[in-house]
Amino acid sequence: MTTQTRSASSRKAPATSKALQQKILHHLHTTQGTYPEKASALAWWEATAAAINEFVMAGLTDTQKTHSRYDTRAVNYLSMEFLMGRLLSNNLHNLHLFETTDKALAALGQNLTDILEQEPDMALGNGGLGRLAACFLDSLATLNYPAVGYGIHYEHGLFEQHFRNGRQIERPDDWREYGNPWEVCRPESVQQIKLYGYVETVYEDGRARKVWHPGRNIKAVPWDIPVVGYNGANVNILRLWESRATDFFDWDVFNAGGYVDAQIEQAEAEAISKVLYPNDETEAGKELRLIQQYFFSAASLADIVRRYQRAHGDDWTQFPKLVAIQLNDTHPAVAIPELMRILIDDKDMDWNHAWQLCHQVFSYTNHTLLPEALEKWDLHLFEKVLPRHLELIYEINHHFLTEEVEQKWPGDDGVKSRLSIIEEGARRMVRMGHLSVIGSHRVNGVAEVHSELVKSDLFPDFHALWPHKLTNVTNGITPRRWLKACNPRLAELIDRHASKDWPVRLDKLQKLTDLADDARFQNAFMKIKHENKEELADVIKALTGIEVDPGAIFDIQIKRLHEYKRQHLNLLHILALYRRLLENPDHDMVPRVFIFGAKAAPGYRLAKDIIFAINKVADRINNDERVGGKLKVVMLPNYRVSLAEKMIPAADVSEQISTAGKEASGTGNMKLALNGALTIGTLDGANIEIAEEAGEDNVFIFGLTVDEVKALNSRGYNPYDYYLNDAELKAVVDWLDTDYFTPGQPGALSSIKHSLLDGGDPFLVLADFRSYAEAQLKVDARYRDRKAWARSAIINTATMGKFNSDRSIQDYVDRIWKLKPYPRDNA
Ligand code: Z57
Repeated sequence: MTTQTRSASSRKAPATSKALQQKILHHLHTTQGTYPEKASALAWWEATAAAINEFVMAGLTDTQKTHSRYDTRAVNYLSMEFLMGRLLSNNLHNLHLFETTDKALAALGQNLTDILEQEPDMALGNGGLGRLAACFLDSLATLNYPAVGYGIHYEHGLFEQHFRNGRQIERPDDWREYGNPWEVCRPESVQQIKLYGYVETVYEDGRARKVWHPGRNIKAVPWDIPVVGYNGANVNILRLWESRATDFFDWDVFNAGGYVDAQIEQAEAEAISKVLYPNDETEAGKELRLIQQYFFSAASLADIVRRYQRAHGDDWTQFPKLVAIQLNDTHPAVAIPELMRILIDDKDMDWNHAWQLCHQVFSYTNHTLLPEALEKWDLHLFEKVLPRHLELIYEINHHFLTEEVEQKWPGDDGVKSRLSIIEEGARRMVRMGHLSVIGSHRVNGVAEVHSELVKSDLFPDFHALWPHKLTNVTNGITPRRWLKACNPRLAELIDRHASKDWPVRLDKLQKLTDLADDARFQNAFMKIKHENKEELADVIKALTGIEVDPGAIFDIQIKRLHEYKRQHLNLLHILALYRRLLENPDHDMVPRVFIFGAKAAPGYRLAKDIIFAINKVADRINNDERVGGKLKVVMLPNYRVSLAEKMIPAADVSEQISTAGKEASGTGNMKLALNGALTIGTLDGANIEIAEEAGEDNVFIFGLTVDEVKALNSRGYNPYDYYLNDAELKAVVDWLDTDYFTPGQPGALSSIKHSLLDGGDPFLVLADFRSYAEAQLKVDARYRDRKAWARSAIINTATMGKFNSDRSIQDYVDRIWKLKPYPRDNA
């Protein structure tokens, strides 16, 4: 299409390595104030980033000029999390400057790989939801869609994880300790955000109006991070808001003793953007978290409205034509009443007109069905922090219930209480999911099965009321970071055997299926996997001291630690293998290394106990001569984006073993399969679509289906039925409750057994154990047939085209955002 050819053909000639060398030296001298003989690796990284920034910033200004010249419709992606990871490698790849920079640095006696390691991860997110936002920004820029990401400029991102005696210890993440070369502060776009106070009703010209007298005023300072599209495409902006105290204006008060109070006020204001809440999929209901949500939503809306009015003044007719706002989960849902407040209170618009604009602009993505993750705010807390917004929510609710619901189900109070934004009960609550559905014109789930469950189980009445509102957009991942950059050997092999534009046309990998049975291609593919495993083995050795054999199966489970993700199912199976080896030292199995990466929310006791158990079991097994090197267990500390980039290319087996119906989509599953790992997984989330694409022969599916889970739960699940009827299962569960793995500390791991038996095993670990163990036997058998394994691995890589986040973004554009691409002028 035209967008592709236009930007590709008119791209400026790439820089030579000589020219880059000069730029890097220049920045080493003039921005770092040092010289090659003395410069630290960090200084080299800073100088390289500064050199590359010249290209980044040129693209940024061209793109922003183009957007304002054509008055483009844009999507504003509101998300509390953006898990960007490292940016230098990404920017080099997207600008096609990776090789040139490698050469330039080599000529300066430096090694690019080492320099890339200097960059701290930008870990402003917990897991899947935050990384999805980052992949989407990459795709939006690559496809030349006008888009702004809006979020929070956390001083501390997700905590650093350490292990002490096998237990997780958290330390604050300090990603900006030495500054951040990628961000630009924009003081000219500061916003003032109000909180607390009370609402007064004023009568004017016989008409009542509401006046909010806020109790607090906070400054929102924007930091812009350029997002570079692939192929010299557009450079969009990720705008992150930092909270500051408002400038103190009354010097008399200040001098008359306000000095200390002003300092306290400053600390309180700065607390808002201080730290990312580390709870993935649980809502703590904390006041500061609500303030964070409002702070960034309100600052972003003010920014959007200011940008719109700069071009259109008070003519609101174009607003829904130019503005789309995507709510990444319900975290920014308060943006809905905030836009109503702006239009009604500040711009003097009537209710119906305001609602009509509002509702056309918003859309909402649901990422979970887990009840503990569905946000509800205590009504009194909400009223204290945002009194005017609560009134507006009441009014939204009133219109909705008395007009729409009453029309559809006249006189039905049951349906009204189910659909109301306000949940009645001992504690009245504001349901953010309901607010998001009512305030949006589209609501999407993130994989086919998840979106069907959103319709049938989560929001069935809304679905009956508005049959076209609920839709699906299956998640995706950017193949630039998750194949080209992280797995250069495989990328190069693919370059030679498939169309070279696979990084933007990932479905072209299909061509590799023709080579799935080709012995030479199989050997080349498996040789690369082996080399990647050697590299990971070095990382494992460096981080843990554990030696692993790259000839063994590398079996990887990487994701947040959560009961529903069932790392403990994996652990029970490891114990079963260990037991088989102890009972029969000649037990025939392909040597296997089980590798985990997972952070637990600091307050999630059982998740932390599972980490402890994995570490303790690892200690015991790795140091047991009797297993004869056939079994190793590794838990890598501080799992994060940059570590994922080293683990994923080295995986043979991808563990995707959530209880069916609980994992909305998963995206690690896509990254691992794209890099040639075979999935062992349940029919959950996007696993189902991965199996459809790769073919059931090339994935190992096990366990209860969504329907079987529902049936079992309604029959009444009793974990003892499985525990007492499977001797091996009973043995390994009991084993965990001895002091075998924690010498001298009997019962140190008993919480796991307890949750699986007396705790009712809410995620059906015991019910799926046998089926899982049998699927693992099939994995073992397939690996012995090297050609069959290579074939399956190749087919996995070849068939993951659907999971390109460019496809996800195109789905959003077609079904929800209706954007047009605008390649930048001057490209
Ligand atoms: C989060 O990472 C996800 C859902 C949530 O509700 C929250 Br809070 C955080 C994840 C889902 O668990 C994954 O299944 C999904 O792939 C990811 O969001 C992106 O949609």
